Amino acid sequence: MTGPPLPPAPRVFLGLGSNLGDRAAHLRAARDGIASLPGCRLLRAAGIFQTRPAGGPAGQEDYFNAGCLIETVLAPARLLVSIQGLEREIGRRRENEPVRWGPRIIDVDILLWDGLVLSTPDLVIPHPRLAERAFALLPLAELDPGAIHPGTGLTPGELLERIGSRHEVVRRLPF
Ligand code: A4P
Ligand code: MG
Repeated sequence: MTGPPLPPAPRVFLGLGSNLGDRAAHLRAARDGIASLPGCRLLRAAGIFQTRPAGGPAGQEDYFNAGCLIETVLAPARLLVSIQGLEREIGRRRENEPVRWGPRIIDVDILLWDGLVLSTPDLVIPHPRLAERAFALLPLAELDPGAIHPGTGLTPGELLERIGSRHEVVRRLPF
């Protein structure tokens, strides 16, 4: 039976970060895990950028940051649950992270969800700190240089120029 064509699935940008253990392996495990999440399709992956820790306690390892562009039929709250399950599978234990922005095995954040603006106690889209963070904007710029941040109307490149923080980036590695 054929019906009317389905609307295109939303395009969602995910930010990946790790600064504990084998950072590149954790990012690859997250990318591969995202690719096999039910209801999600991985379109592109970008990065890896080695970056200086933004915030948190002094003396942390540099982060490795990357990004994934997916299509998903999941609702935002459902995708959040899925990515938190994936973080746990890779080995993240929030109960072992006593300090905010301290070292973590893997962090997967929802950065952008098409043009959606959402604010609930558990989920804020766009990610509330995206516009100020080179470590999230760099992979985003590679995934889609024309993506628009709904809060500011600016592209990742324009936001990067605005914050002018390229010194945070140490080097780029192949994903
Ligand atoms: N939450 C709300 N909105 C979102 C969203 N859009 N995506 C809630 C994901 N989660 C969202 O997150 C805390 C809670 O945020 C979640 O339970 C969810 O309900 P978390 O992953 O448990 O902890 P977190 O990531 O430490 O929290 P937070 O405050 O979101 O941290 P950030 O802002 O993600 O910063 N420096 C470098 N160079 N690279 C990094 O990757 N990351 C951080 C973490 C700090 N400094 C960094 C990096
Ligand atoms: Mg997070």
